Amino acid sequence: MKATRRSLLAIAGMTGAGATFGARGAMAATAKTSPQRLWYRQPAKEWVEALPVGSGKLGAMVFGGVAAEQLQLNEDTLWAGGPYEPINPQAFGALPEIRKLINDGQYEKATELANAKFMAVPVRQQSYQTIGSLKLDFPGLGEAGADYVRDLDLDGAIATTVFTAGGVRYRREVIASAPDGVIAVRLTASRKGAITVDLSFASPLKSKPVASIEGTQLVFTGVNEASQGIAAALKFETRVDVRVKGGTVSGQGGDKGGVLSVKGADEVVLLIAAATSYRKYNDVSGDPVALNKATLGKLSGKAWAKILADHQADHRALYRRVTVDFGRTRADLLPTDERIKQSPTTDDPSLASLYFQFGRYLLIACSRPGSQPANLQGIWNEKTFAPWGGKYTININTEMNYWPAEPTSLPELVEPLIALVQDIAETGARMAKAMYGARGWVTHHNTDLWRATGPIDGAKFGVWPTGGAWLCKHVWDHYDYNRDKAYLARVYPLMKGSARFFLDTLVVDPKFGVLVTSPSISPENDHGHGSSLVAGPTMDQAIIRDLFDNCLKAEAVLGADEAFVAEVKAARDKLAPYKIGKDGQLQEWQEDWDADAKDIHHRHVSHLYGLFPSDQVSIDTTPKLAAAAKQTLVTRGDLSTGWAIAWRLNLWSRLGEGDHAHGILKLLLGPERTYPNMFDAHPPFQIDGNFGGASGMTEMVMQSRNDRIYLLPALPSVWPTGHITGLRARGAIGVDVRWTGGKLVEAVLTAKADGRHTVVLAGSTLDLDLKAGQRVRLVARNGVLARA
Ligand code: FUC
Repeated sequence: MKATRRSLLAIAGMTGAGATFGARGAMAATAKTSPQRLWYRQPAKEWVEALPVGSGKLGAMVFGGVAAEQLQLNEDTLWAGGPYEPINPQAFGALPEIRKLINDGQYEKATELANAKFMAVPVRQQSYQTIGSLKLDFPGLGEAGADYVRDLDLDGAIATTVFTAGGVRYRREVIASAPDGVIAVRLTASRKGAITVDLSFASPLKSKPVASIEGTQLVFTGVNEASQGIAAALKFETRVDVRVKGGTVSGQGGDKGGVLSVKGADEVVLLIAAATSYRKYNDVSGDPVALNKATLGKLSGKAWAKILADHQADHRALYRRVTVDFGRTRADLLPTDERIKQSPTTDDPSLASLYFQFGRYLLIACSRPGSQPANLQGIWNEKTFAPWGGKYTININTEMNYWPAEPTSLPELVEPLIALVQDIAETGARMAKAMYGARGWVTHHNTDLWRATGPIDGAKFGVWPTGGAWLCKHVWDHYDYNRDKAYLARVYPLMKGSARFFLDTLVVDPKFGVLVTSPSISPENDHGHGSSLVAGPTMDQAIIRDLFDNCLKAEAVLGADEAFVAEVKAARDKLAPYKIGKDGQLQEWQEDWDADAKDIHHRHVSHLYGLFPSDQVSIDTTPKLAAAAKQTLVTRGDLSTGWAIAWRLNLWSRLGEGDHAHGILKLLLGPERTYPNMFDAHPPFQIDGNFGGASGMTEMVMQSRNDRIYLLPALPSVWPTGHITGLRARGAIGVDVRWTGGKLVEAVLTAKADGRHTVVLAGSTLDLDLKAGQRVRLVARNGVLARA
């Protein structure tokens, strides 16, 4: 890139989608390059170039085409299949024999038996599905001209496309409004009567939805697809209300497949509502037509300006809680796709902060109270069978989606995840009883819209009973970050139910005499002794240790539950401990098999759960285990799939190695792991890397662990000056951090609840006893932390 700073500014300023019309249609150069904006000089050709908007329930991918625009649409309950209970009646009978084979070291045979008799029926879960696309065809418009720009403003939560054609300046804006429950589109032009557009639907669904016209509304009706032997049970409807200023609207049904044509309008506003008949995992009696009519009915008379204002106020109330600056260079004047392309060889700290805020933007857009939780693609999926079904893979991916939620001040957005846990505590209770004869509830490595909880895909992936227990960490964390006792009382039974499952199913390892899970796996790694199946993988014991400890902490807050506490304490002390193996590594299994594993560079680093997201292993409380974890990370290597790189970023940050963490971040931000629209590339697109990346950057500048708040614990030398404000630590504490020359300038702590806190800065510690509402400013005097 040889362009000078001035010319870059000129390009960005004169062509930016944020530019406004001046007198006689000329543009005033008001657009600023913004660290909170993704922008491009050409329409999206591929889906991974299109820009995402979302209301939690509804998602759209905006392509920004000139003659043909496409909004690829999602509604978060449109999944294949219908209510089902995938219990295998043979599983319980096979359990003792599978355990025995594992105890005898016959891992391959145990796997064969599990595949034959222990897996869920059906053995695959259901996929998330797209509705299809709303197509906007603009007769008479051609290719994008030189002044074409499209962008996604993260602060305004609006995707905008601007260009000139035939002397007319066109502007197209798309938002997804959570308060109004619609995707809204506004088309404007610098000349009156210039907007002519044909609206239609297209869908890849094999169930062939049908478009029809009702007055000035375009309606798309259909059903989901049957899959894995489960019948299609969902009805859906998408309804587009077309409002015009000037011009005419006319509909063609029948052979034309439902096209609504606008001719010669000054302005067009489209309000898109979508719904399915899904109400709950076992109830599909909803009426999508009535829901959509009610949604649109409420908006009659509400102008675009008010819809936009309400949407932006709602979005900003969440988004603006955090500000971030890791430094800026002239690279941030370039279009986003060019920055991503050159990022491996360029220093671009504000690409990192853009990625951080994009992660927060995405969570706001795909996980709202009442919506489904963020799935493998958040809410954005163009296929009828998404990669890995676009499900909830809970052996890492779903949890990673929610890593940034509490620390980056978006706690409300965890609600859909907690609601999912509530559901699988019901379906998983039936699974626990049927498969294991156990109390409590269990979920294996995946779940879907129907809250299926059985082991799927094949024993070496699915026979892992600890998924629900990991989700319970999020259930606890939501209390720990917010300290709302009423919430804790509500969710305590969920944690207790998960713990009860393990109290009933942990077995004594005949060789080591400790309590272990069996059968299980260390997700999804083959230990090199015939299979992945095993007893007591390190990760399981670590997750269960957290679950038991968090149950005990919850009981201490809520009041006596003595019998349960006694049971938990007894089992907790017998759980298999961490072990350090012959290469100095943290062992992944009870046996020292790490060097035998089929893939020593495996993407999953499950046994490092204790280092991150948990804090059982840390450089200051358990330095030997931390050194062993580091040895494991070195052997595993840095380069992996998107989410696996993001996990490594968090882990190296926990080891206090900022420069190494930054090197990993560069791998994540490069074009191999970040698509032009900034979606994470597993590949293919999987959203966990976006969220894991945002979490990792948080961990570089602030860590909340082991009852302490660590300031700048892994600050890389390439970010000498910066700030991050609005983070949150455990104990309901707001944390702002500013630094320069790599040194702390100030930290501001704001308490939302009473509590004692220890703040740590490079070995210097300060104890604070804060009352709710109290705000303290901390500085470093000669490297020693002190109140200002
Ligand atoms: C796990 C991972 C894969 C992928 C899938 C959705 O099975 O091992 O890499 O992320 O989930």
